[in-house]
Amino acid sequence: TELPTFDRLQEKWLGIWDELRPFSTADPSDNRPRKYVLDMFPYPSGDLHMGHAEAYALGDVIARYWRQQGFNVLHPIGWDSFGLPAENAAIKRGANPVTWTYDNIAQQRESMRRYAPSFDWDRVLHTSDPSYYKWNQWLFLKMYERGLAYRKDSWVNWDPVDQTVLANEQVLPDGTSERSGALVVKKKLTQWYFRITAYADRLLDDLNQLEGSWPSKVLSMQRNWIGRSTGADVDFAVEGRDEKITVYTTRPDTLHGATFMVVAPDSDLAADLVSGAEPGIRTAFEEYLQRTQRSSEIERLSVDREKTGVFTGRYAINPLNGERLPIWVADYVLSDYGQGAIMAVPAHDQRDLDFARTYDLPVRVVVDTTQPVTGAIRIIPADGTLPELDDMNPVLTGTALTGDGRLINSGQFDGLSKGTAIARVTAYLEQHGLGRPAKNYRLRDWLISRQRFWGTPIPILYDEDGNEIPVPEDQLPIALPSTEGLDLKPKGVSPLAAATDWVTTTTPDGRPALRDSDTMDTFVDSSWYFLRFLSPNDDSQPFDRAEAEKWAPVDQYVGGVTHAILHLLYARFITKVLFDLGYVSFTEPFSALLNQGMVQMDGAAMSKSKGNLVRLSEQLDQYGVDAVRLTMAFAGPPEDDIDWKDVSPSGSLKFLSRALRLAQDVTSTPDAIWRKGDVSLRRVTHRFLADAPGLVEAFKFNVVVARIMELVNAIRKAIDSGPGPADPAVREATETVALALSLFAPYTAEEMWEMLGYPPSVALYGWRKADPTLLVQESVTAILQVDGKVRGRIDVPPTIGADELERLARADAGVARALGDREIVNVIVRPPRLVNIATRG
Ligand code: ANZ
Repeated sequence: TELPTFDRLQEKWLGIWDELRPFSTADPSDNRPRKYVLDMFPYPSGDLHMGHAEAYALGDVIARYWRQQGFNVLHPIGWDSFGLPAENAAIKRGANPVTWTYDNIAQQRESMRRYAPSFDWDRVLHTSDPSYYKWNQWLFLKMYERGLAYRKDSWVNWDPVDQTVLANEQVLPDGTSERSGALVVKKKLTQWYFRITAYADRLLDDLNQLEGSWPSKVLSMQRNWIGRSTGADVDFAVEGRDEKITVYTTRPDTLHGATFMVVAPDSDLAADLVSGAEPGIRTAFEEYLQRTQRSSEIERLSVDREKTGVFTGRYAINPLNGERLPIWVADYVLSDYGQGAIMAVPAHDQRDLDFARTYDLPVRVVVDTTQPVTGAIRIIPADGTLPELDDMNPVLTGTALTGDGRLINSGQFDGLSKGTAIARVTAYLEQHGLGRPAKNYRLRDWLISRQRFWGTPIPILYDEDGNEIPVPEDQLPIALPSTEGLDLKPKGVSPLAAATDWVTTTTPDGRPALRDSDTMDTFVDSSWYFLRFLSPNDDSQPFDRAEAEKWAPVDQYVGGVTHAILHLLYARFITKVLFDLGYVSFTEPFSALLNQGMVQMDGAAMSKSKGNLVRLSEQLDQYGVDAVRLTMAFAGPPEDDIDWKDVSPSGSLKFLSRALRLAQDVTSTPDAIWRKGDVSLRRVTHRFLADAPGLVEAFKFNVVVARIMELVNAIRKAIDSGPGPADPAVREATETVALALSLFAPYTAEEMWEMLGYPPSVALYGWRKADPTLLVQESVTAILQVDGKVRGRIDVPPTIGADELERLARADAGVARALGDREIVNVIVRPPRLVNIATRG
């Protein structure tokens, strides 16, 4: 008989699944152990694409696998539906962002349903629903109460095209906006921040818990992003100024080598230092400041960049040796890192050296990097000259000496190694009230205000005096107004500011007030969504704590490496905040993480402009859902990129037909007694049953698929030229194929299962245990010798150990006879094949 087409299968099974709801997790009395498997939720910018197809295929293998292993698996889906692209697209088409977003969601949802990941469709959420973002506002208020949400005035990244601020992370290394491509400029604005820096140590230290269950690449990206450094704050007196200047340094050991000081041009300190200076200096400074504000942070920190700066006319005093150090401003020092000021040690810091060489400032070597740090200290000549250092002289070579060595030119610290000196100088400074140990982080506070419409309104009011007044919790949500009559085009202030009726309100005690018209960064939405899935319809709280105890944290998170830093860092941060607030009992949201690679074409990322775009919908029309899903799993290790040119969905489709054909050919009934079936086919089946779980857990999905293919070939042989279609072993093997395929190709597996005589859904049947007696390999024959002569042969397992083999050899009757009461001088054991016993006499 003819096999059903994939179109027919899809139509048939979608209907059945809709009724059956096999992946519902609604039953509160379900006592099976639980697993929470989560795919990063999609952004509704058009229909699903190949990247989605890969991610959801792979995540679903894991979800379906755990279900098969007897777990109650929560595998939810929702939409990350706020954000700029929706708004920009809406502006471009003159459409309404609401309609645009929800139309796209409807389309994606229908495609997703057909793609058939094992989602619990009763838990769908959209972050742009007021019932969701109400809880973003709640979270904001909780953080505000704790001092974790605050407003400050600062220089922010401004995208002149999108007319909104950007997070540092959204500015590309070339200084352009990740979103619009425009050159990002600096603008001073009052904005809302989340105090993520208060959690820097925990965010860093807790990464150790994730070692081994998160990709090591992601762990190191997180570590670098947080960027903890340790060193000392050192206070310098300034001539003609009461207040000291504090600098942060990771190299207090080089304090004697400081020859000038540099202050960030855009710091308050710089403005203060030049305020009384002569007009020439002030003008030069003003010009330089303006120039600085046009450059990006990445440019400013670049080692390759030509060094520029302006002398302030003032001097600081080195606290160790009393030397006068000229104070400069230069853009390579950032105002918001450390103290915004540095002691410059040109001999040992490359950027300081470049600067010193440009402006002809002195360079003094204080760490002799030619001296070994272990062993005896070499005597330093009284005149301080070190001939060996000449060819390393930084002024001549242009290369700073950054390595380890022994201190010189440093008074009482001479002879110490770098590490010891760092500790000793820091202790000395502390004792004398000149400094103290300090830590710094690359991580900055999280700027969450956005001057755009399509996001969560910030739940803060301002009274007539400009005081911040949090919106009372019982007034949430502050819903977005209708877009009717609103101009959404970017213009530097949030479009919400023009919604007069919406913005004008009253304080809880009845005084006139204005609403904050900014919306939140959409990373706030995705920082806790995994908790909302646990009680998505609860109107009284963000999530049900009892449900969170049951399900969370997420056991397996699956998504793209593009989210290796921000999303994961923010979700980790908010989880720790919720822990501190007593809402959850765990401190890390995602116990394990799998990053899938990208789907490419011809070795390059797919894009419309390159003309190498593969449309998912076309692939699905041509090969069907199962073949595309199977291809994704078979392409290689999940973390590797897939080149669509190199894979064969048509091959997958053919293979699936072969599998389906097997189910059609089986003639025995489900009550067949397997024990009686063909043993060699049974061995293949049971070896597979034993190996597959470990392979899935190690994410070796491609190997599992290859093994299914082997099994299918073995069955085909058994049917055509072996024991035939009625043999119970053929049924057993074919059922195993259906169970295994249900992880990768749900429609085909379901149809096979039905052909084999079972009611749906195959996804809810358990994996079968391998029979250990079918796993032992045939034995091998071991030769037993005494003094080189064969005295016996025994059959042993190929895996036998030396001790066991020797014991069996000595117990052998022939060997025992040959040995008699001779003295044994040597025993050679070569498992599994040989034992030779040498005797004396
Ligand atoms: C003196 C010194 C001597 C330094 C030396 C380094 C080497 P990390 O590891 O990134 O924390 N620094 C401090 N504040 C800065 C700022 N606001 N902008 C630019 N640079 C700044 O590096 C800390 C080091 O970077 C500090 O240690 C300081 O230079 C510089 F042989 O102080 B160091």
